[in-house]
Amino acid sequence: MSNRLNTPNDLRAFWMPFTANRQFKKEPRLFVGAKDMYYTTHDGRQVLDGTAGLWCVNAGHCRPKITEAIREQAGELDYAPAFQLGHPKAFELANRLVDIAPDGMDHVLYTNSGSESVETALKVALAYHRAKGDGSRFRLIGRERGYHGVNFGGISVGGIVSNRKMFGTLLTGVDHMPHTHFPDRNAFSRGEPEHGGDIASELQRIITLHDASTIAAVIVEPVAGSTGVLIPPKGYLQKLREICTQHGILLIFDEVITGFGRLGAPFAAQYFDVKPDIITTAKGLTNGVIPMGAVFVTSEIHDAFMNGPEHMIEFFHGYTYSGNPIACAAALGTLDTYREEGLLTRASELASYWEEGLHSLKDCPNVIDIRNVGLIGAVELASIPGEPTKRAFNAFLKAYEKGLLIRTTGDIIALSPPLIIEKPEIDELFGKLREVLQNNI
Ligand code: PXG
Repeated sequence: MSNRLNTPNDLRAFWMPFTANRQFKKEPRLFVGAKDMYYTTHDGRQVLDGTAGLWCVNAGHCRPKITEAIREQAGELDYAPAFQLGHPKAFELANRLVDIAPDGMDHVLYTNSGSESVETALKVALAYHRAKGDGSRFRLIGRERGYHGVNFGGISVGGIVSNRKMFGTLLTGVDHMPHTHFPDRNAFSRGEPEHGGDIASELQRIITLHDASTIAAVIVEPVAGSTGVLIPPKGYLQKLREICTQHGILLIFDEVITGFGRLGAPFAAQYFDVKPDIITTAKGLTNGVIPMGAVFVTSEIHDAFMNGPEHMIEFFHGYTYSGNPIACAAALGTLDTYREEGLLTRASELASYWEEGLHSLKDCPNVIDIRNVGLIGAVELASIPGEPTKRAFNAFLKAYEKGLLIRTTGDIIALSPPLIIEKPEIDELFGKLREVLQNNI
């Protein structure tokens, strides 16, 4: 392996995202290769990917169809202007996406990340009401502990305090529903928790306060990921849907994590059998390989914009890289891989084995909750008194040393392996995690 890969000569210039930069640069952790379920570290070790990168590498690493699609496209058409011009794969991909989306989600807008998908969805929602002559609907409702990326719209509707508090007044006209985490009643639930679904009626209280005629949209993650895996209590999402429908409010599902098979159906909307009006995606769309996102909208929303003179732009929004040819090729290669290997439903076959392995960690020291759905798992640890986040971060470092990649947020360990994982790898994952947790972290 080349020396250039093994020894980066200086780590100072790169200000790393969501990283403890000083800790990292004292003790760097670099990946230099990856194949299927494993990363290779700069010191030549294999690390089992328990998190699909950052919830995105759903088909596993360096999959030939995807690599080949990118290579070919780069030599054939590298870039095509995105505005007033097109290229065939952008249309082909949109059709393929609509095919696997919930019925009626018939149109797709492209973005380059989950954060941009969220901004796009919020703007579509506001503009939709205005296009219908209902422009007094300007409010957006999010939820405590929600994560919708890091741009201004997303952190405004989001509810993760550390991601918001540094950045001023954010968007105005935003309100938040309460989160759905009730550890005293729901600890160690398997799948959707029994208790707390009625908290959805808080949306009704917010609507009464502001009046429905001022509210454009409600945005939630069907399963909240980044905040530490909060699975919706039974009946909760259905109730949100009912209330939104009753008041003419759009419901946006942020499926950046749950999209593309994570729960055992292509989208969480199908898994929970609740139909939103808009779905945001990214990550698994290209297997994480090329930055790309997609926003799905119903025909009703799309059609509301399609009036006025035909030479006029209908929606003043888009990105230089919306539907970039190489990103589209990567997404098509990814969808082919998902289809050939049945990956968009594979999580449903593995979910019970995964659940058993995960919940077997219940007897480990400091474990105060375990929760799961599809191929997602979370282990919540008691914080070290006075040092929140440290116990889980220690677990992350120990796991990395032992050859296992986990993800932590607060004192919660989140797990979301590539959907190609096999039972022996599930055993390896939980075996290694048990060793970590038993070792007095
Ligand atoms: N919405 C949701 C629901 C997400 O989970 C975003 C939007 C933003 O996506 P981009 O592509 O702009 O990062 C996300 C991203 C974690 C973790 O470990 C989660 C995300 C990103 C990085 C880490 O929980 N989610």
